[in-house]
Amino acid sequence: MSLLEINFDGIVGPSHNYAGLSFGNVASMRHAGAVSEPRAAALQGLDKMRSNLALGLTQGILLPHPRPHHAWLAKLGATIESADDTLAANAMSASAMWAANAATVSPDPDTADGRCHLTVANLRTMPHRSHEWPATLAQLQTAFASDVFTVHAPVPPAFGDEGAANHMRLAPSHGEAGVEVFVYGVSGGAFPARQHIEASRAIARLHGLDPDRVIFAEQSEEAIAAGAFHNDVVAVANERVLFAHEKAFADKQSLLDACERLVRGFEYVEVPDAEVPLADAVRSYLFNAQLVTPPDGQPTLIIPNEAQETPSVWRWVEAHVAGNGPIRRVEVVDVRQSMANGGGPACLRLRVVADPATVDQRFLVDEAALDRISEIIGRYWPEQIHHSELQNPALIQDVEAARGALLDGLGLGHG
Ligand code: SUG
Repeated sequence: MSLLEINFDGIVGPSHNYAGLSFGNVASMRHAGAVSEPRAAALQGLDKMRSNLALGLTQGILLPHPRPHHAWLAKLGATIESADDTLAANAMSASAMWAANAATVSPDPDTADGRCHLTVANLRTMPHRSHEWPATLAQLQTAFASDVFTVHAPVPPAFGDEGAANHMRLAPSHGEAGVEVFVYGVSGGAFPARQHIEASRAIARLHGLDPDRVIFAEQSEEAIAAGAFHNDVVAVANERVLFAHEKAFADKQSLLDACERLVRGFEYVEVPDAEVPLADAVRSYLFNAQLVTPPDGQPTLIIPNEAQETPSVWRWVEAHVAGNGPIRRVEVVDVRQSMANGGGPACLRLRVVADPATVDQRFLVDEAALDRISEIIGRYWPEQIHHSELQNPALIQDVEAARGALLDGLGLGHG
């Protein structure tokens, strides 16, 4: 059995729009009311997957959720026609594309029962995300139906959980026992702290992690206040490397001491605030990168265009790669449509370390599968959506037909 890291990217749904729903997410707030381009957004996502395949990585997909979410509206005594603007936008959001928030994953080398555990995130802080979990749960139960996986329902909404975006795994290599770092927020100044330590602790227990190999680290209030609504906006880990902004954590030294002690060959790559101020890190999403190890063994950072366009950030990247640092290669990808809602390359993917043969094969893609998906998106995804159109019956019909066509094309029915 060969354990690999598989990146499952959320396909951008046909209702992708800019309604400004995420308070504390500065890109979402800044783009409220802008005209979105769902077709271009989804094709950008597919191109990112193609470049990952070209690096030799194993690629999976997660599917858009049914939108509008009629059942959720019904529980609120509304329909998409009767809902007010805000409620309608909450029911039409394509936010499930950010698969890093789908679940927290503990691969089998880390767990007491030797299974790979996934706990679906409750996403209870933002109304438009709080109703994602039932469709996510259903999808993960299908994709990971084999008995090497255990898929857990979300922890109760008393405690906020935003999934893998606040979770990092460090290990000498993906297939070896790792140390899992759960990052939580206590205060975010004016902005909400979305991840609660009680939820993180519950997940560590549910997954059967060894308490001696789990670290709980608080996000710095300054980072949340600057727009790091998830830890993955200011830090990312891969194998034995932690790449983070100087101001990411409330108590950096304790975290580093624990990593040094627990992770063989641990390396910390810090970006100082004096070189890249927090505001530039948040605007550019330097840390919302995919840090991956392709088969050639060269640790590679997959960053968005915005990082290349931010002078302080690009200076740091060029100097690091020219030096002898652990990141050996940088790939720049265009995910501008997602970025405008605060979702970079890392937000769009959920990492699962597993044997690909144990995953439902309909959720794994190669070039040919991406070509088929691309054809469906080109034919059915709306070209543009203005947020004032979200209750337009013709748009709703198009959005529902588009998802139906994709599911049919993938042999996944109308789930
Ligand atoms: O939860 N944006 C998402 C972005 C999630 C990014 N994920 C990670 N960092 N892993 C969020 O804030 C925008 C919604 C809107 O304005 O329509 C939104 O939900």
